[in-house]
Amino acid sequence: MNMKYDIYFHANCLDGAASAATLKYFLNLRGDDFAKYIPLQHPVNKKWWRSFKMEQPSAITDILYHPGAKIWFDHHPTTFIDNNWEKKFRKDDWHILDTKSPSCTGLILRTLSSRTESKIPVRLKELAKWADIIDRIDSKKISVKDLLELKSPAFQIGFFLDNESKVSLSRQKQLIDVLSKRPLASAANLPWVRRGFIKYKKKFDKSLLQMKKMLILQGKTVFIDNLERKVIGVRFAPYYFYPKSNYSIRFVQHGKIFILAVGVNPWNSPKKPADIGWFLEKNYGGGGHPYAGSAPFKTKEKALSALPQLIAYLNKHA
Ligand SMILES: [Mn+2]
Repeated sequence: MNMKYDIYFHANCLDGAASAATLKYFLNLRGDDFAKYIPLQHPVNKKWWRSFKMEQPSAITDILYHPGAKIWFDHHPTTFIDNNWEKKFRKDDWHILDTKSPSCTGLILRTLSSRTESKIPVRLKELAKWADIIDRIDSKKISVKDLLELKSPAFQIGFFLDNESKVSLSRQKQLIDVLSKRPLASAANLPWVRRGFIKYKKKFDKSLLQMKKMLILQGKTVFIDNLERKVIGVRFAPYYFYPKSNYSIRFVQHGKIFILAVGVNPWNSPKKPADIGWFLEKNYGGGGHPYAGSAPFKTKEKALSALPQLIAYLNKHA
């Protein structure tokens, strides 16, 4: 009998869509498919997720563990929001966490292709290759200049999505479907992706001119206050202007929440870098990877008062 899974995926993220697409490909191979598409974005409401009952057969890709899911793949070290869930968790064929995998897409492809006799399409391998490059910015394969020029389809989709606060569910679904059936370039050529990217690139080029004035270097950490959303694309551009810096902090607002988003300079990572996700989780209830994460604050003042401690921690690991 064929199974249909509700798919919970990391929305507005290339790896989120690509990992759902890759899972869909393998489910389709055995005659299964997705039923409902449920996009999730950080920060997920933890109280809700904890008490949430998955009534339908469900799969989760690239986002928080939930014990109700029949299939779950993730690569985020802060994926367990409940200590009991983590303690009871047993890895099996369909519940896999690999924090060393650069992308969830790569994790799914490597895991599931080893279990099938059928030939894996080149486009899926390409998709995983790019997800691996972009999700953890593989500084050996791309330069900060590549990230300013945004020539490859993966960058065009990824950076546009990342900057878009809301993409309609039907478009998210279309993107996943296209990524599971056609090459990356055709996803970049979806009219709404193309339009969105061109608009994004124009704004981004303008932002680069403004950004330099807004960046504040403190020790080895670059800080940018972008609460007013004056500029976009600030995740990596600071390292173009300050190539010798080790970390960056972006101060942004999502709805009513104030967020400090922190990252390590992929082109100039210290020998013993800070554990960013761990620090943000421990001190401010945030989360992420060792090299990138974010923390939510209820007020601007609370975020700003956390800043000196955060900067001191980062500079100590410079
Ligand atoms: Mn990911």
